[in-house]
Amino acid sequence: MTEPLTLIFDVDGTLADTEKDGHRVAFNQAFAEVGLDWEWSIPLYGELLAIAGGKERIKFYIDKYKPNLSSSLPLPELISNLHKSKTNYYRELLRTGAIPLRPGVERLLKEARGNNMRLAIATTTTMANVEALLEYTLGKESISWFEIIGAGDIVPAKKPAPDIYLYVLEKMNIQAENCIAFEDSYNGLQSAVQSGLKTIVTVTDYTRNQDFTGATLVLDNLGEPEKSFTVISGDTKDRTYCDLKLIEFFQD
Ligand code: XBP
Ligand code: MG
Repeated sequence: MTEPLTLIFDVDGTLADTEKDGHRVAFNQAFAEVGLDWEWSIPLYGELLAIAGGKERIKFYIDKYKPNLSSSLPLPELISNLHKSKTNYYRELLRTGAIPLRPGVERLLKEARGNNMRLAIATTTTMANVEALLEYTLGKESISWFEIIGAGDIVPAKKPAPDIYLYVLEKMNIQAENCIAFEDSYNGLQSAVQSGLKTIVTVTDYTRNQDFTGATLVLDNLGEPEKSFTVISGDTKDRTYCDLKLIEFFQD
């Protein structure tokens, strides 16, 4: 008998569309708080998203756009302080309920739980952000729905490196062929595919023009019974939303 599938979810862009109205806004709040006149506009943030991880993103921005920055603090300390402040602003924003889950996410998670499937998270974002998103969308108890939450700096190399998925697979003692990953971006897809995972991509406004070669399916979102997804590529076997019946078609 084949093993039941394990579902591994990315967070930012996949569980919720967090970047434009969440992380971006929080970065700008953190910059303003210390008197920096840096403003990450929607298009600029699209460029910066090529760099995974908030601290890494700030470092890239300084190197490219503020190379002559003079700071009383050493650069690593400045970045670390800005990032801590950004995390606080981001969590506060989530607490207001400003960022909902994407279509189909709650339905699929609940269906998987109802079928005793194993669930996990593999993300580059900070653990505190994952916990806040889950708490303020599905309730605090939902954090325990995920057997492993691989997040942030727990591995040395962030996506597109495969490290975070390999970490989750090892911790759960499962083979990649018994899992499906859910991602929204090129970097995330690279990370999952390099780990040997079949991957369903749900695009966002920031990622829809990226290269998703290697994805099992590319959709606009997971869809709902009453509002079907749009298929960008792949064979959805005449299904109109992503449920376990569709996912099981991709089981070896
Ligand atoms: C998302 C990211 C994250 C967030 C910021 O990637 O790149 O860096 O933008 O989070 P993924 P932190 O969707 O692959 O998780 O500031 O906590 O790093
Ligand atoms: Mg993502």
